[in-house]
Amino acid sequence: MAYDTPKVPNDLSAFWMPFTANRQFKKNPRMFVSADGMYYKTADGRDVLDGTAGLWCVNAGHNRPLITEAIQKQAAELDYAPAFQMGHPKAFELATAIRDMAPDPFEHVFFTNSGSESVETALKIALAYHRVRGEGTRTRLIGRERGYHGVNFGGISVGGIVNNRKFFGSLLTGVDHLPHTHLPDQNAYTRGQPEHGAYLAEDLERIVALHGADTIAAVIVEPMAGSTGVLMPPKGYLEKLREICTKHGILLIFDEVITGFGRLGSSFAAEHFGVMPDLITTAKGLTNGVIPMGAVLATSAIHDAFMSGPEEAIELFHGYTYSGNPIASAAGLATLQTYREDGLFENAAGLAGYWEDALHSLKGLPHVIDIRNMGLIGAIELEGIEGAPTKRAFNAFLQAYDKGLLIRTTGDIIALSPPLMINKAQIDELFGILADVLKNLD
Ligand code: PXG
Repeated sequence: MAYDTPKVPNDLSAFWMPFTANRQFKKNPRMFVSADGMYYKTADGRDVLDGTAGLWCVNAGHNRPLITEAIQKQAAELDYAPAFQMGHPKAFELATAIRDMAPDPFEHVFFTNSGSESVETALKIALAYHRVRGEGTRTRLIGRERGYHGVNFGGISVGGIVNNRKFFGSLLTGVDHLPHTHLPDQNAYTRGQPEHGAYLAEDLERIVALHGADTIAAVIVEPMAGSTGVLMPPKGYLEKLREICTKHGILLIFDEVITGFGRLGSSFAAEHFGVMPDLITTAKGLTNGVIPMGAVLATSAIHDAFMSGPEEAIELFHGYTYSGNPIASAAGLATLQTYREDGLFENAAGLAGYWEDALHSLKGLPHVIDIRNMGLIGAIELEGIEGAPTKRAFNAFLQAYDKGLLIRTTGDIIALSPPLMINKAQIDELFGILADVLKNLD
């Protein structure tokens, strides 16, 4: 792999890093300078196995030639075209390719630039949908405890992570939350979907009874909650949510920013679980993380509700300067082509069992109190150090990095989500390093 002699910049002070312990990082920086396939290269020349697909986004693996070439070619051909009242071919082609990959009801695609923007877009479409149909009293949004829906105001309002909310004022009004579905006492060490907890969806009936169905616009959940520690939907839970939403005319939004594009071995979690929401939010794997892009998938029923009134009138007052950006669109097309040609979703589905066995072999190692998995996702929950929550898992992260493995931690949970191109030998390597880390952890 060719790369220039890496250097750590002398001055790290200007860059205010996102979701990072800035002072700690800058004292002892961890820098990646290149990447290829399943591995990063660090500034000090070490290979680090990517156990997290970057931040759950590099589903096709790093440095994929089709994607690189598509971006280079597009930049030279058409760098930018106005997104409003003008078009360019690749945005339409990509929307069609996403529609073809998505489950049947999803016929329309609205482009954004991130998962956070996809969430805001979906929430706004839900509100406007009710209004254009004459049900403008439906303004409430329902999220879930431990939900992560990005960092913009709508997303943190429906989200359920206290630190992402408490610093930022009163947030959106008219928001309520379902209970989270993490029941470790009953479900610890479950492989796949846990047995217990479907009844938690019935809390939506309580919220409906409290506010009145005609005040509620939408429910948003991650079909599998990623950021707060890989929480699987209990068996029957998503079905129940769907049933209650349908009964009361409430839209169901699946936030598939993590689960979209093959992570569970299917194109989307909706397909994997056989439960169809009304809107799906995506980002990350859409462009392999290479160029920022997100998309909201809408059913015809939602889209068509807007397509009335005079033809020259704008139907939805929403969009971004970079919606369907040409280079992002080219990256998206090449990414989807790479998934298809390399059979990466099939690889993920085929390896899910091997992955599950390797992951669960860590049971019994020091501090491990739960292990959960689905598709090419895994989580290992550790017992926290008394009085120092998050420290034990973060130490594991630092030690894994030193030993050549990138993992993610949230609270005292280790989350794993490798690129879908991983093979058995690399799965063995990943869990070999992790076992070594866990055996030596304070
Ligand atoms: N929804 C979900 C379900 C997500 O997981 C977002 C929205 C926001 O996406 P953007 O592109 O605006 O960041 C996300 C993002 C982690 C981790 O380690 C997870 C995310 C981002 C960074 C780290 O769990 N998810």
